[in-house]
Amino acid sequence: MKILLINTPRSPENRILEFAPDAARPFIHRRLIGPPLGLMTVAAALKDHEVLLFDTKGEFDLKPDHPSLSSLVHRLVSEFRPDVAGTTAITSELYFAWEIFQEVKNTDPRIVTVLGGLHPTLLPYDCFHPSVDVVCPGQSAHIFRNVVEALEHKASLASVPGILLNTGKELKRTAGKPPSCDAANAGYLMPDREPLKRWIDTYKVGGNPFPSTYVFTSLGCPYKCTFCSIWPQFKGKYYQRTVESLIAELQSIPDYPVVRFADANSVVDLGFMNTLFDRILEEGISKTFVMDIRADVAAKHPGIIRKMAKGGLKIVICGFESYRDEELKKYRKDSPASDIAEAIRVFNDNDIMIRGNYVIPNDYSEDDFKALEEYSASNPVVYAGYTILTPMPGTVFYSQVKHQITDHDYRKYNFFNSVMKTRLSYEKFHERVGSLWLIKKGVDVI
Ligand code: B12
Ligand code: SF4
Repeated sequence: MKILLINTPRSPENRILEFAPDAARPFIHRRLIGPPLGLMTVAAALKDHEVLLFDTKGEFDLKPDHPSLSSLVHRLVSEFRPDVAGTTAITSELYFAWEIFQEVKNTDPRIVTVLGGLHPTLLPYDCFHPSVDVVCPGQSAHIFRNVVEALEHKASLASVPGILLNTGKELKRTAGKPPSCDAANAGYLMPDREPLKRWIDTYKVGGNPFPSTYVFTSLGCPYKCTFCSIWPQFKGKYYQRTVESLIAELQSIPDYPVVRFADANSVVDLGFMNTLFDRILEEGISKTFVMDIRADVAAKHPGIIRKMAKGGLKIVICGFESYRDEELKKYRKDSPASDIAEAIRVFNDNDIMIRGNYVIPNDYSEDDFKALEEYSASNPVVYAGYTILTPMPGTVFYSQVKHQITDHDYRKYNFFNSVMKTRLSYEKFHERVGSLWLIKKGVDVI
């Protein structure tokens, strides 16, 4: 079978950038750069078939004067003539997934369209659209293979458990339970990075001249922050890969000197990270590592940070969220503000560049902005990022504030736009968030 996988483009909606003072604009991060790990994993499940994986994010970075999404899709479909087309969607990219499939159907209505990814996992029924034939929630690369095989053998898709089918009126779940599959262990698929060579030069972060790739060491998160989509995606469970499968993967990617761990939190099991970095040093694996690490972990366990720094850890992204304990409690962050200063000290002692990220609630007043500005400016962090506390559909925070949401345009659910009424005027609020970026003049490090 011929399968066309298309990565959705990023949403251009960014009110922080639009209303920010001119001086702040160059520092506001506009895009995250990196290959689509989910689709690379799906491609790895389809080794027995002919797969074309196309990264529109990479393409649009490579060619700023790119053709429209629909003409690009039309060309790909006309040239490759796939039997099946698949794409992936986080919330802000759902409409682009629909646009891709609409063009696929316009070009050849016989092609079966299959949607997967985070948003379909959290809210599968939300993905109903005339152009979507099949929705595959969860870590569903193996299930996608079952779909392709059913199509190949002309079996009914209703015989594939674990998917939703478009009846023309609604999405309906197929009967039966999908076989259980631990995508971090027995079901782990080494992502197929080969099809993405064309865009390798676009996968560069933080001014580093070498390409980076994503590798996950774990899936899910044991914490339960109210605004976060990651733990609901895995129903609160946490799955750790094995040390040796990671060593094998790191040794297999010589083209990528920079490795960004795509974990929610890279250091949860201290023993695991300790052994992993022993093995990295033992094998002489030389990479620059970028990771997400919680402030409380660094504050409480400086020894593991020291060890990882020796093994190549150079950049850490740390969700500070807020410097006020009452806000951190409300978010269920499970880490007091005092951990932030201690974590910064530990990272600085080990020459690790930190990016501390704050989330800004819609009810911030001018005094709140001033207080945050003072705090942030007094912190010796190399970079800081400031995004908007957004009620992502499927999160606890969404259910807490859903009646206050004023903007339901999913393209704006990328942390750069307020979708609720703000205490300051709409424009002033975004301008103030934008001006925060002047404090620590950051670049894209993630
Ligand atoms: C890697 C990553 C990226 C990469 C690649 C994503 C891509 N498609 O291009 C890049 C760097 C481009 C990216 C960008 C962004 N990201 Co991002 N990203 C991640 C990250 C760190 C890991 C995701 C991952 O790879 N997981 C592992 C893979 C294996 O799992 P998966 O993607 O879910 O894929 C599996 C299944 O979902 C399924 N599947 C996926 N796709 C498909 C397709 C088909 C057809 C099928 C059958 C199955 C299937 O099978 C896969 C394999 O098992 C997560 C955080 C996290 N730790 O989870 C955030 C995350 C997904 N990102 C997020 C966001 C918001 C963004 C940005 C909007 C951030 C921003 N403000 O800039 C941008 C979007 C674009 C932009 N502005 O540049 C949010 C999404 C929240 C939400 N509810 O929408 C997350 C959860 C982070 C967070 N803190 O909340 N991101
Ligand atoms: S915000 Fe971070 S620590 Fe909190 S649940 Fe999400 S991934 Fe886990």
